[in-house]
Amino acid sequence: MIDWSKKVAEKATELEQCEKKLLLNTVEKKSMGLNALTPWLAPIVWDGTYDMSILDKQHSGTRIGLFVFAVKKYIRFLQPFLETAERYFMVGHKVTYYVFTDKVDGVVKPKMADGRILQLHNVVADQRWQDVSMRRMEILTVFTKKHMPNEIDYLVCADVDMVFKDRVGVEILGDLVATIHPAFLISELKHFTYERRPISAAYIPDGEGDFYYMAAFYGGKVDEIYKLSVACQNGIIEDKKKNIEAVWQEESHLNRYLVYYKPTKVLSSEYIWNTNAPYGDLVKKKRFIILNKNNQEIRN
Ligand code: 48C
Repeated sequence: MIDWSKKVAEKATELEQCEKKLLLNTVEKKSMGLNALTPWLAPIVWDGTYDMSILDKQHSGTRIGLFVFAVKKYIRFLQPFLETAERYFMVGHKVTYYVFTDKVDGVVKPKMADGRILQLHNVVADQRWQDVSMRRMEILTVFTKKHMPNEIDYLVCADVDMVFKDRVGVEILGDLVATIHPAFLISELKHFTYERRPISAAYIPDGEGDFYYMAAFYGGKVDEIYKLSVACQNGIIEDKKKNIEAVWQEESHLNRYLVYYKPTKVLSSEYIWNTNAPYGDLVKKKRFIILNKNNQEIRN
């Protein structure tokens, strides 16, 4: 006696597996984000593509900065950001946190391991959240020129409404490093949300571009970040003079810069993960997570 319900169930599973394979094939073909190398032969960093012990040895003595803004209501994200950074960010290496806030006195300093320093800097709290976000580029042009070169070798710039959930180590270090936006990991070029108005300094013409990078996590040698921040800040000022603002603020200017000055290392979406992003099964390690927040509340 054939158990037909079992047979049907088996077929259904088989069909599902087949569809998944088909999906993966179609996805694989189109999207460069899943490769391990960019067309200009820069590494795309995925778990399992490097030997951590070799890299840690190469970087013994390297000094790393982590730059973050925590202004107005975003101050609430700073403690979990720092506490999880102490657990996962460059553990065993020399780290200096550059925290810019309008509430220096309100900062709760986490317990910090040896070789790790917390620098607190006061910063003006712009009225609009877009201006707060863009202000980061201006501050970077100042601090990467004078303050940081004597203190660190590499600088990593991050959003603060994030937490580290897995190792983020020296594998991310390089001359100029950017991270693929989780929502665009396998999107096609024509769907990237670049600035498309030729009048804007952040304009990227159709057909140009490689990945859509998110401004929540990028970095590089200090002088590379100096050059990047000057270019972005100039673009922001140029647009302001025309009374326009790029569609995704400094992220638009960052993407424009990186089309012409290509990153020497690209980080997969392991390094910026959004739990609502599709295809989570393709990203085995979610290392640095965007916190869900009520934008309406947090930005006003
Ligand atoms: O610190 C603030 N305060 C604000 O009122 C607005 C933005 N910011 C900083 O800019 C935070 O570091 C934010 O992470 C960053 C802008 N990024 C975001 O709001 C979402 N991660 C997109």
